[in-house]
Amino acid sequence: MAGDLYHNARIATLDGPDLGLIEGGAVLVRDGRIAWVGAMADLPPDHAGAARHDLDGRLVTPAPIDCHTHLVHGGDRAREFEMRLQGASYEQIARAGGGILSTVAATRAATEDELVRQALPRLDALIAEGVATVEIKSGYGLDRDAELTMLRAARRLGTLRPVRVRTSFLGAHACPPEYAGRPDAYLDEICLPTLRAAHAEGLVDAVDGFCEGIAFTPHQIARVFDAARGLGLPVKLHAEQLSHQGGTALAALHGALSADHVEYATEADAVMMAASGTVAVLLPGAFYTLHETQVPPIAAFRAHGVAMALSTDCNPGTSPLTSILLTMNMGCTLFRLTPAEALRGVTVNAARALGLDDCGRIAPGLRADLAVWDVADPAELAWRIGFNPLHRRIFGESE
Ligand code: DI6
Ligand code: FE
Repeated sequence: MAGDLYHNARIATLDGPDLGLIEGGAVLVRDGRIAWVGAMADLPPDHAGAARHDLDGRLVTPAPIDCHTHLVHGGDRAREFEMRLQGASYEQIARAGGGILSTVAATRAATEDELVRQALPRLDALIAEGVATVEIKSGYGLDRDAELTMLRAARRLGTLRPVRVRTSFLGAHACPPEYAGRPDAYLDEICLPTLRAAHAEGLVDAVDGFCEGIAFTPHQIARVFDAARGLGLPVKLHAEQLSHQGGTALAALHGALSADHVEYATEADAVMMAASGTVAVLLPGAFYTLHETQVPPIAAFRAHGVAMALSTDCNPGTSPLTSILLTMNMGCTLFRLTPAEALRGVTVNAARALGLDDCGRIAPGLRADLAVWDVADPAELAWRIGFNPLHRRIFGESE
């Protein structure tokens, strides 16, 4: 009952418009929740009995949240990487049957156990940098059995490691080869029935789609969103990654939790996102991997008050990235976010992108998902490249 008191820390609570820094701070954790946070000098006497842990002046932040991943997938795409280095574009490879569809073949060929085994090292890499919540999408099965297997594997990961997994159904990721040229039939006959089956099995926390020239049109995505609404599920969308298709506006009109990538989004899109509270999830790993040059409209997002999150987009094709810290660095270097925006992007705004209000900040009543860093200044987290200063991670109770 007395709990654990982590003291002698600099605390970035992220609770409020800025970083919410507390010097000489302490956090009291009880039953996996934050019971109290503040300056040690203000500790109420009735909390004095807690077990004390001296953090030697280290920085405490909310544990990072990776809010957009395709962590569960079969196989690798190293060969495609080589082809792209020789000049083939991502879209050329996709249209030639490579790209996403090669991962679909490898994922269909894998059992649930194999998918779990292949995903665990990637999950462990994220956890080693303090990540406590990770979103995992389906979308490499594209038939009923393989989509359900992916989602079961994702759920299982959350039981094998001290991490919270949120799943997104991404049946509308690509049109599978057996439905080539018949995307509407794929939606009617496979994607939407599979969504209902996955939901009935408790495997879906949100519904996602890929709105792009090489994937689905806004009109087709709207049908997926209508089905999600019928099931009471929140929606999000891969939008405006390679071209402007109108997906962001559609997502905002459907009250989406997030619109992700958004390199080609416009100021008008930003206005709509602000009105609907849709978070812009920025994925600099994909931008980097594809040698993209179109930077998301960061100034418009700032001007209109659109919350910006950052995520790895961990996937075998366009973002084979399993470092939330490098993602923060890329957000600053490639997209000119401030280090404070990058930290907000992997904590409070990443929680919003998942529709979670019990994590991503350090405040009484929230989950005690905390990261203790061997740094003095929060900006150091985004500054270094390839260095992990995590001292320890504290994980709140499992669900
Ligand atoms: N956008 C992406 O960047 C990934 N999916 C998506 O919708 C790429 C997926 C892949 O190439 O395997
Ligand atoms: Fe993605």
